[in-house]
Amino acid sequence: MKIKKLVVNSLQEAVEEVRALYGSQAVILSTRVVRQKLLPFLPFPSRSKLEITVGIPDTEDFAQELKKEENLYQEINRLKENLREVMELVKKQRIEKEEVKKDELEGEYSIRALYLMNKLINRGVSRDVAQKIVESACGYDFELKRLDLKGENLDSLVEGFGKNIKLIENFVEEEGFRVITLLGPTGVGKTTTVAKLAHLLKSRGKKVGLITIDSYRVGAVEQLKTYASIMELPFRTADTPYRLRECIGELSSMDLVLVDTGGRSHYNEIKVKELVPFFTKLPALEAYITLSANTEERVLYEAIESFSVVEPAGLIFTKLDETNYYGTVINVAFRTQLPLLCLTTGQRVPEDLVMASHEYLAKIFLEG
Ligand SMILES: Nc1nc2c(ncn2[C@@H]2O[C@H](COP(=O)(O)OP(=O)(O)OP(=O)(O)O)[C@@H](O)[C@H]2O)c(=O)[nH]1
Ligand SMILES: [Mg+2]
Repeated sequence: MKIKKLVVNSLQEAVEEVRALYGSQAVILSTRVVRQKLLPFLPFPSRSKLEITVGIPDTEDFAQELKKEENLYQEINRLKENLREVMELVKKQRIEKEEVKKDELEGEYSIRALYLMNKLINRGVSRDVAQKIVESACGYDFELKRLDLKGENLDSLVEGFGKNIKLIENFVEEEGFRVITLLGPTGVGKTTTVAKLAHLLKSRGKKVGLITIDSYRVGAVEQLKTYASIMELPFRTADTPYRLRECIGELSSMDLVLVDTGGRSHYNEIKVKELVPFFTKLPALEAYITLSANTEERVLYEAIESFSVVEPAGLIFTKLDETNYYGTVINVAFRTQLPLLCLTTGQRVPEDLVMASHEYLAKIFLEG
């Protein structure tokens, strides 16, 4: 880089001059105020000027910089490519491990039944669970001498799920005063789902009240309060079990009250147990453990175990839009036999909410 000095009247002039003389790649490295006499032989008067130091990059420097940048991009692309290959490999190995090989069960199941099993396995349903679900939709075909689906793929899957996956039915229609709460790990989408459910219930003619017991996290109260004011719903904050009972009493003219809780790590036993006094002996309570579908399955079981300090009425799965392996939802619902209430598929309130149904589940496995 070459260094030049210029004396100018102002910074504005400096910028213009540097650009005109040395092009847009030149940079002003420093500036300094200097006094300059009007006529050199007079002792005064003098005026202030600006002396600037300009750095002018050599063209080779540029070429080198460009080369470096280009190499960096190439390296990043190479890493991306490697990562993609590794991901493909992991995916392939995982599926190969689980996938039903035709010859393994060929003697027992028809090709159609095996196809359906693999559809489930490819989306993360465990092999034993997939086999159980598909088998429930099969009958013995004497001609084939094998178990075969009784209907088309979609109907069969609906039937298989129907016999193995429990659902909360008539959630909206249920009569009588109810207190509904969502418990679960941090950030899974409890508050957002409370708002979505509140909107759904209100749109079906229910009088809904909202309460939050999450006064711990900064902004948590405001988050639900904002939804409450948009939907014109009564809203309360309760920071003690006693106050929660009072708030529920104040909202007893409603059809139901939705209680939002603060997320807590399921590994923090003390924090999870703090929930117990809020919800014990609360009449007409329905507590739903809320889990993110993109969480590793064994972590989900740990969370369910931990949050079951309050007896769960069922499960909610959020963020189905963030995974392709929603088979975990089926595995967990099958193995725990806890009924599913609803699934959420995005951040939009109230749109991204689906009440769980066997048809919806079957469709996401067959149609994505
Ligand atoms: N992609 C996606 N994002 C979601 C979904 N549901 C909620 N979110 C986002 O997840 C983030 C956390 O949502 P919250 O509703 O605040 O989660 P929370 O469980 O109440 O969080 P805490 O109260 O801090 O434990 C927000 O950015 C939501 O927009 C969903 O179904 N899909
Ligand atoms: Mg929240």
